[in-house]
Amino acid sequence: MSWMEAKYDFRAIEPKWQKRWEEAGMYRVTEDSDKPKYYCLEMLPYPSGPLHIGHLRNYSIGDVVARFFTMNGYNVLHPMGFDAFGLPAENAAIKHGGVFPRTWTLNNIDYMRKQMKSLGFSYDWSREVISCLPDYYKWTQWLFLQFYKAGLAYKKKAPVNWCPSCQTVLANEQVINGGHCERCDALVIRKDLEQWFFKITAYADRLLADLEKLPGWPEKVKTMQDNWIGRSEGAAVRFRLEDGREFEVFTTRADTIFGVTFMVVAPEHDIVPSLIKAEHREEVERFIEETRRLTDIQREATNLEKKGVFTGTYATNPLTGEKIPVWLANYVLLGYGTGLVMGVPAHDQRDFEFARKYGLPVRVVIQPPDLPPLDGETMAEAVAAEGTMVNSGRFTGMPSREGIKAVIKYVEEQGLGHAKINYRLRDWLISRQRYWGAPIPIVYCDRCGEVPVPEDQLPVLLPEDVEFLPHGESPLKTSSTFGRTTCPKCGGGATRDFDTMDTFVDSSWYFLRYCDPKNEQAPFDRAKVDYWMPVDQYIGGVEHAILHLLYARFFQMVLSDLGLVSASEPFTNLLTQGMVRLEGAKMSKSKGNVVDPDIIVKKYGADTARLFLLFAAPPERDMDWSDAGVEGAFRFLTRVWRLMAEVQPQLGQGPSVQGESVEAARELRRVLHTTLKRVTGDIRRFSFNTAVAALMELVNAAYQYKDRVPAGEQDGALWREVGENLVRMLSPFVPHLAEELWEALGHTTSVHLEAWPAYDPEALKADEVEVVVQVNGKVRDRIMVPAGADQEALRAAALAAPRIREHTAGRMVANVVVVPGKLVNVVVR
Ligand code: ANZ
Ligand code: ZN
Repeated sequence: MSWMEAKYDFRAIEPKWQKRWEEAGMYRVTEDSDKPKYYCLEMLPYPSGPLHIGHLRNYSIGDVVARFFTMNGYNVLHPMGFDAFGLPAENAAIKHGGVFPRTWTLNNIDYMRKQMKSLGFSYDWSREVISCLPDYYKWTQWLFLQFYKAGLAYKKKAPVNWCPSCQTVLANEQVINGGHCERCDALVIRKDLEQWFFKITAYADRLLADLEKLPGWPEKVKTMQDNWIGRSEGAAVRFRLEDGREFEVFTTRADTIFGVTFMVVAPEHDIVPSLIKAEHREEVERFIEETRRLTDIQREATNLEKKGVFTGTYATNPLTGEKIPVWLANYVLLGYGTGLVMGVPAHDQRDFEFARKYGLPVRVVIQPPDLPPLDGETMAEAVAAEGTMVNSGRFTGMPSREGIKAVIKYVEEQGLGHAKINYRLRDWLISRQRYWGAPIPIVYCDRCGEVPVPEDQLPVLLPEDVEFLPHGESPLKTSSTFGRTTCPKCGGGATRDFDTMDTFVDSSWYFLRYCDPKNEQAPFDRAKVDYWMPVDQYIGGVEHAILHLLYARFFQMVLSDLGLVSASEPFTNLLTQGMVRLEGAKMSKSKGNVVDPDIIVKKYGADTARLFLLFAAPPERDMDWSDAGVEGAFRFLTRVWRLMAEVQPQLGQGPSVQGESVEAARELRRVLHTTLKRVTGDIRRFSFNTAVAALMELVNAAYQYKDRVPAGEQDGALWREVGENLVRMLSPFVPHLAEELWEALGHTTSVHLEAWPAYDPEALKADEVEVVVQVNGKVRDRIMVPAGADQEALRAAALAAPRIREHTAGRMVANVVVVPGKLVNVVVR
């Protein structure tokens, strides 16, 4: 075999195997009821350009998992695709006039796919999904229609976060750094627009409760979802206005109703116009104008300067009967609770700041036991703590925690309100005023109004006769063919909805399409989805902890309620991988500190790049890119190569016969089986770095054996056992090198189709020898020590033996003489 002389030539090995795997369709899978299934999924990338190192890390982790489970007898689905709609493609079109978003995107996809193939990932490429192609977005639109029919997609006028520079609506979570656009950093403003929403709030309670069914998710991710859903228990309490109308407020502190001294309303609230008294009109309108620009995030900021204006209207405190003024305030959110708040300045810090600013009374109704008596006139901040109810009529003297329940009960009895659970979660705004997304399949007819596009007319295709202008309206509006259509109901003229869907819609069901990617009759076949779903292991960045993962869960629940799938949760286990940094800093194009995967692959090969990424840190932790680390990974693979080459001639040899060689062989075999045990356990726990470390130790032990035992006395059967198992264990990490070595070992089938090796428990036992221990020349004990234990180890073991300690107690050890493998003599005085 010529490979023995050759050096580790990854440049020849890697393309060779990639080609063979592809030709053999190695990673194609279909449903197979004879095997347990395993669905291994990495988050699909947005094709914005070439892969970055973070992608590589994500996919290297996924590939180890997929290959490992395959070797353990599972039928593994391991697909890849592209989240291909989105703003960057459109921005590129605007910037380089003439480049079409589709062309730009598909070019990027071609490049990325080529890169992924050069890395040897075990994807079933026949299942590739590209969300911007009509065969996919047709079904995104179809799903929209199912939501629509189920009453889960609706349109309403809503104040939205508007980026004046991107000319689009942003979701709350796309507004960052206190009110800036996530993409372009421009200051976000509020604007009223007709928007499409998915009614995710209808699932708030289940999305929260079912987190408990996900023991395989990181706690921190579940906590983030929990906070995002934001369940609050409280009460809706009715306040009556002078004119007799009644309005509910939402409060979590019914125990403080006796301390309500004013009411505050969100400036955009529908009831506001009817509240304004003529003499206040001008001032109020000025305030509304000034406040409406604030986003929810700004309104919620604790450091927001509280501002407001009196409407001229009064309401009545339902428990005290007192007349209280109704104000508008900048810290009241329209979309939370009822958009109306009862002001309790003594016990709510926002209300306190507001009351102090406008000279409104502060009335203490809760006295915490550990504080001196509170005084509304002099207190410097609100006291939110629990305590005893005071100044609270019949409830005075009651602990506030009980008070909450008692007041709610009383309020219910009096017909003044009721217990209520409120969620922070808002409905999911899916409208985008952009081109590069799935068009919303709705038309508007003068006669019939809002009409859904019939399913057999899907997809509503994106037109190509559009212009991409820097700061204009949606390019869809520039098309001469898109907007005008006929009404599916009456056949008259109609116009299309010009909005496209948020790309999070596309990525909320792609994992279902992988199960049946070519289906032309339906988004997927239920039996296929039910075979593969749920995803057994999902792997991706923690930046998707909230939105993508929450939306995907929501979709799965809805689809299971609609009878389209069985599983109600999409992802059984979740791994959120850490970041790859360079010198402690996050890699980013703008900082110019990115490592280009192509260069690494060219210089060291895909296997080295993969091994380094898996070895440098546990997967969920951040890791630093290090050139020395990459070099180290490469050296290790070269060492493996050389070992296997040098050992080749010994493979045919019989077992060792002589004493010391037999012992050395037994020791190497012990290390091999210890390694098998460790690596198996480590991969199961996703502790890939320690698995690689164990493999390195095994290679060291093999070299030691090779150096210690003369070539003619080496055990050929052992070499085969070590070689084959080493290659099997390496195969999920470095699939090309492993495959090449497997072939060199004389195999004609792929190592990736091998069963994962089991360890031999017998082999784990270290060989022990009996050693005599003397004290001052008299035999006092016999101890068992590992064969080959060195002087220091023998000395320590002898001194620690209980019977020797008896004989040395209270005396001074003057000397310890060690004859390795035989005897220890302790000299005491
Ligand atoms: C009176 C009160 C007294 C309140 C007190 C709190 C403390 P969470 O826990 O987040 O659900 N609130 C209700 N609707 C609001 C809105 N649209 N904009 C701003 N604030 C609103 O918060 C519930 C509390 O937030 C409610 O309980 C209400 O203030 C306020 F010592 O009512 B509370
Ligand atoms: Zn019509």
